[in-house]
Amino acid sequence: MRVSGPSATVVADGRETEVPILPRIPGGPPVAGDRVHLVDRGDVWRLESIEPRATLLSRGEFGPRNRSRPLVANADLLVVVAAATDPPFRPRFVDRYLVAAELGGLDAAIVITKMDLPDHGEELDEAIATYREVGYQVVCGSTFDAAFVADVRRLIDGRLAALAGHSGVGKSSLTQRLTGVERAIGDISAKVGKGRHTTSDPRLIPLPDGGAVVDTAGVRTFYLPPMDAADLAAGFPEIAEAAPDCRFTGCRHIGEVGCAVEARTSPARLESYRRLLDTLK
Ligand SMILES: Nc1nc2c(ncn2[C@@H]2O[C@H](COP(=O)(O)OP(=O)(O)OP(=O)(O)O)[C@@H](O)[C@H]2O)c(=O)[nH]1
Ligand SMILES: [Mg+2]
Ligand SMILES: [Zn+2]
Repeated sequence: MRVSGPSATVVADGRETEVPILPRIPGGPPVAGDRVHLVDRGDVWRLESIEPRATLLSRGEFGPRNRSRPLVANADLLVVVAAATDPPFRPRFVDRYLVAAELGGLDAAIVITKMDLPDHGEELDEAIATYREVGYQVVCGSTFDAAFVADVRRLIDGRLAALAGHSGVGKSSLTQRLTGVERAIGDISAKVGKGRHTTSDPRLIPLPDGGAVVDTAGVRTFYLPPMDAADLAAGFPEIAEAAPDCRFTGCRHIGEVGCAVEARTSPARLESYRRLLDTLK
């Protein structure tokens, strides 16, 4: 359910308990969503191994070695949460999460909060239309609106969903509305300039009608985990689909003659892909 330094909260025989984690376990440390084995060590059960993961959502770590940090294991779906405004909607940020989902083997969908606030413009509408054309489900509304929360519940549809996105977009607010479990909610105005995030560690919380959500810690920058150009292209489904029609095999879709991707991809998504491609070099 949750990992906090040297210990983890696990569900065993239907009960939540906190157990110590054996240091340096293969594939470790464990993360929320992992299925694990506990071993009886006399006075205490200890978490000593991790089952192979069906999916793994990871992010990159800033630094010269660009390592990958696992965030959530075995989630079926990544719900990229973005706000219509406050913090401003940034499609490139959303795109990075979508790529990370593809790389980790998760389905992805987009949830846009704070539609009750004024000031979101045509750009947002265009972005939503583009994501829908690509094939992503997009659900928009206000976290305070029960119909919106019901839409998100239907989107999750009994699956294990990781909620991820920029700090302050409302992941914890939404988690609280979905699960009925109280979460620490940030005051966005108090946060400005303080450089802190309200949620610090991902936590898995079951949904009343089946499935579960993992409320992850918000970030200000989302670094992609290490990947190559082919992984990146696979993270843009419309690019992956058009690429076989490019004139040259090995086309990188950066202005080559006869590039089918350039002809068929929305300018914003293409720009997003090209910028990310630059960061891989
Ligand atoms: N107006 C409006 N405010 C919202 C909505 N959803 C969330 N908020 C507010 O946004 C602020 C941040 O919400 P949180 O749920 O803490 O955001 P978070 O994504 O969990 O943030 P981190 O834990 O830092 O990643 C709070 O003041 C919420 O009340 C919404 O749909 N409309
Ligand atoms: Mg939070
Ligand atoms: Zn091409």
